Amino acid sequence: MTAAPEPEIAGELAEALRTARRVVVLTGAGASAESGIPTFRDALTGLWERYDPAQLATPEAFAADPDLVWGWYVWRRSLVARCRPNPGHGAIARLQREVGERGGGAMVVTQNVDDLHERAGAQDVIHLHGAIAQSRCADCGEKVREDGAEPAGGDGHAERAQGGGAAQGGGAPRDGGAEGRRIPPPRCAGCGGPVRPAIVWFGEALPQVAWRRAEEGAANADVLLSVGTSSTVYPAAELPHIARRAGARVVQVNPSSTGLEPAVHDDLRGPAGTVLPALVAAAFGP
Ligand code: BJW
Ligand code: ZN
Repeated sequence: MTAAPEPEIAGELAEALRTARRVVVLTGAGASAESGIPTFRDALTGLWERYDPAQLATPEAFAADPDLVWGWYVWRRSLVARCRPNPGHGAIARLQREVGERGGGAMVVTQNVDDLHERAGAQDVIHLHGAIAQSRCADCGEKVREDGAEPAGGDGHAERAQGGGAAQGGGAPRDGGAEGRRIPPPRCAGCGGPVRPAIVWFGEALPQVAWRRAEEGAANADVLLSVGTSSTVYPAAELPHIARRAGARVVQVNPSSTGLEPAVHDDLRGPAGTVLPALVAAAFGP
């Protein structure tokens, strides 16, 4: 078997990245694909083959069939817990460090609900669509901590969540995975409402502070990297355009074509786990 060819990075792009003061890295599901987390458009296994993931990520789907949606998230949580950051995550963390050491700043903005950027060493990651490891009551909003214990400053009623068990309200489920299973969500002991993942579904507002910071970062960026996203979900998909209008160089890293191309200066076709380490090495050395 021959090794994959090294992606070619233009010297002039490497120079632009090396001298950039403000960098924004916007990531999507493709950034975690090589870690084993399926993207939203990939075919899923088991029960989920019959469902469009985007159709499960809505408040309407949860209201209509909470057991189906909760089961999907329990499965995804256990999958995320078992996955490890890939070289693309590592390169982003290194990029952030290198830009910081030169007196600038690199902001990592992700649409992903996993924590692989953090586990690779990235700092202050902005999660536009929430975090899969966290849960809250769908009715009263009470946070449920990962271990099901009382949330800091809360009155603790979610701690006594019933049904699927508060322990399933957070991290990896007790059974280590629930592929293809319907699971009733735990109930909030305070109000009896169903517990849901603390993530942003279609039609729901993004966390305000996170969105404002991302928007401001894009508007002030010298370089914006759009990594592993189909650029179809708004308002996140607006960020590269905000950056471009403000004069930033926009770089896309993706093995496939996306609708973002007209706004892109550098279209680096390939998987993030190969292209990003090459790009960061070209800019800052091996
Ligand atoms: C690789 C790779 C490798 C593969 N390396 N790459 C304007 C116009 C039209 C509609 C709207 C609009 N503004 C808002 C809307 C509505 C809606 C929307 O955008 N709809 C569109 C589908 C048209 N947006 C919303 O509803 C948002 N909320 C909102 O706007 O609120 C307004 C409001 C204000 C005030 C009060 C109330 C409301 C919320 C959007 C939330 C999205 N949520 C999800 C689920 C998160 C939880 C979970 O994970 O379960 O977020 S949906 C899903 O899509 C998920 C993702 O983060 C998001 C983006 O997907 P992503 O990351 O791009 O993944 P894919 O699968 O699409 O693409 C993967 C890419 O990777 C591909 O390109 C591959 O080629 C590539 N790839 N391997 C690099 N190795
Ligand atoms: Zn409640």
